[in-house]
Amino acid sequence: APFEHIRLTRDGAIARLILNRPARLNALIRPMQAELATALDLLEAEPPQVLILTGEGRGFCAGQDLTERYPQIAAGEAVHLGASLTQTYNPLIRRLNALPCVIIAAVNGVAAGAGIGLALTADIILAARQARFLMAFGKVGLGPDAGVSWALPERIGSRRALALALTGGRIDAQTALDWGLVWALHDADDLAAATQELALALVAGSAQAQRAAKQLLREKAPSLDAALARESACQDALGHTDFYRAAVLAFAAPKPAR
Ligand code: T3D
Repeated sequence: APFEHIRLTRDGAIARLILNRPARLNALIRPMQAELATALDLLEAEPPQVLILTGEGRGFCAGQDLTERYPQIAAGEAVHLGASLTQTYNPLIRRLNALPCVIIAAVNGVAAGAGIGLALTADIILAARQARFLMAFGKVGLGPDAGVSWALPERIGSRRALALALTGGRIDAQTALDWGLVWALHDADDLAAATQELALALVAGSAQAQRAAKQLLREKAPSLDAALARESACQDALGHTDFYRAAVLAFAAPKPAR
């Protein structure tokens, strides 16, 4: 598709969504949000098995482009951030979360504000060693948005998430790894190859099983009994898949006598 601020590419079962405003560290502007909505139309219509989310240049995503808010504020006009969120950010985060595919974020550089929210839509986050996660919201007098208030405590614990939100703090890639936000770190030059390798390993697996794992693990059941019931229902469906049947046949068939 002819996008200007993003790129969407496809290679078999792997799709790549690349934020492409490198001079602004991929900060989000309205036309870019519109392109992301179109990209999601395409991804929803034909879901890949794996979606890679990454940024062009030295940043991943610096969050909302603040220069887009400048004219209104400089003119003394009111800005309606609630409307901005309900019209753009909230659907974006909701739709990424609802995609029936595995999402890998390859955080190639700084992720700030809503950029952290985007990274948190991923099931697995890989990061370059020089990546940083900056809770920029606080610095500009805002609270966390783009799903960060929901997803960050879930990943790193509520105390750490709150302290980061209160201080507008930043964590480096190593801390993000230590705190479980990131799955693995790579040298910047190796990140794309490592991401591709992970994506290829995933597409060799069962898409249905991955969807089930995602459903079971991302939305925590309210009780053990509820979890057991959901597991049984998932497993019941997966037991009928070609993937499972072929794997059992391959693994457990009696070996020919020598
Ligand atoms: O508005 C709504 O709808 C509500 C939603 C809000 C959600 C949010 O995301 S709020 C948070 C917004 N983001 C920020 O406040 C981050 C601002 N940026 C920074 O603090 C720094 O740029 C970074 C720490 C991210 C990176 O620092 P550094 O030193 O590596 O790079 P830099 O030189 O600051 O940035 C490079 C260029 O990108 C620079 O432009 P220039 O000087 O080369 O012309 C910089 O101004 C620009 N840039 C970076 N972030 C933004 C941005 N331009 C506009 N908006 C940005 N968010």
